[in-house]
Amino acid sequence: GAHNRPHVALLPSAGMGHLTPTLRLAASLANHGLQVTLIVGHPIVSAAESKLISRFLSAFPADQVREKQFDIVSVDPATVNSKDPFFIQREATRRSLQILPSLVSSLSPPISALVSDVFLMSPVLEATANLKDLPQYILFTSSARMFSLFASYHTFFSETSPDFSKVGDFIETPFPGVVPIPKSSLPPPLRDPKTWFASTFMEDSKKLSNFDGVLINTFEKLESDSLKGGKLPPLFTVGLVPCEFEKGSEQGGSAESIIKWLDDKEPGSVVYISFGSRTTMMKEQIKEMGEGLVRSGCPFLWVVKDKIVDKEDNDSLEDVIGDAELVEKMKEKGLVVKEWVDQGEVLGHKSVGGFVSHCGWNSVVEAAWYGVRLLGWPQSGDQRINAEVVERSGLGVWAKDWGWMGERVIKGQDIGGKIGEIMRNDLLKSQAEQIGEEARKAVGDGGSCENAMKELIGKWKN
Ligand code: BUP
Repeated sequence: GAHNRPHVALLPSAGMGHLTPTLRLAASLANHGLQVTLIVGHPIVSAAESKLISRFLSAFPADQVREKQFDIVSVDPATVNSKDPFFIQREATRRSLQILPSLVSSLSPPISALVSDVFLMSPVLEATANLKDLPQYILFTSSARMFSLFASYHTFFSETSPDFSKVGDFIETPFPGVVPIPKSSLPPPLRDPKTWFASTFMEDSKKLSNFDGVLINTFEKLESDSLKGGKLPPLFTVGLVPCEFEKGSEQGGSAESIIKWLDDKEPGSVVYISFGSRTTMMKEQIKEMGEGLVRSGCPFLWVVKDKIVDKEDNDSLEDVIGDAELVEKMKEKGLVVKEWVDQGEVLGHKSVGGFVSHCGWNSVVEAAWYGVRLLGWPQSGDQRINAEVVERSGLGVWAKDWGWMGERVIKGQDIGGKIGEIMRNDLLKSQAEQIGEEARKAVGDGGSCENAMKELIGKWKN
């Protein structure tokens, strides 16, 4: 019957950091023989997201993968408590999801499960309240360590006294194995229960039990302590690896020239620098970063960003760096680009040996997957908590005294020094390589991620 080939619907949230893991999950499910429908709200915020969705859709035949579109109502940004376009999109999506029940019922064959991005969990629950029989899952797009904080967040406050000062310097989650979380690593908005972010966290974490399971992109060797069990709903550690469809190497395109540039470098010699799809740096910090890269003495590939949304970005590289002399100096050893690069392809390139990262979770797992050691420079949100995972696992180290984004300007000398340290550190190199091997085992036949995926699929067959 139809249920021997389950049909699953996936609902991503806005931003590449959310879309990418959803599409990797979709690809993995399709490759395991399932039929997948991707539910996409239009209009889409960034060009990078639109391109990735089309590449994904054209990589699979329509009997494996389909897109189902819905309209996102436009909201008055003044009614949203943020200026971040991705956040505004999330809010607009929330206000547009009443369509979900009819959309879901229109899918044929009927779906065995709906997997939604954690950022949409409350609106999805509300909208689907009458679809009682629909198995529902969450894709948690950060670390299991961050999940432990999320799942227990509501227990740290009493309803009558939402006072975080009563919480000690370290936060103990109720879950076995999870190393206490330093209060200083908490995303700043989560330290004040009165913020929008904190109250959403509090409400959402109480509702987790309404779901049948949570999918997390992680694996045993990376987060053994946070995966000791005891969590409800059950966690499924699905390994979401970079896919072929993400490659955008059009003939003669910039992607191709980046790879050519890398091809000429010594194995393991290049340091790659990227702070993800939505972190922008202050002008002054961009300059110091450039100076630091020159001082490090290593060949470097730097993806520089000063606008949140790519469509709004028309500045030249010289404008962004703001120092023609520095641009010239950097050309000797480095390649600086402003456009989207296929990070999976870069990290997988034999010349790349180190990664300076903001520790967005996707970037961390990609570094782990390719066994590239990492210097973490967390900027906001969950990134310090992820950086702690990096250090505990042995994948890398992180700059603990560089502050949160924009707090102060870190000097080129300090940046160059730290980069030199990780690039010369052979112990770190071999630890990272070992994690890469473990990652491959985890997604291979009989590995823990592959087993988790099979267990999920097994449930969806019944
Ligand atoms: Br920039 C950039 N190429 O040029 P994170 C990013 N990426 O492939 P974020 C590229 O975007 P959140 C580029 O490989 C990763 O899969 C990168 O996700 C890819 O950070 C993704 O690392 C970025 O989780 O998202 O963008 O800050 O805010 O959700 O953490």
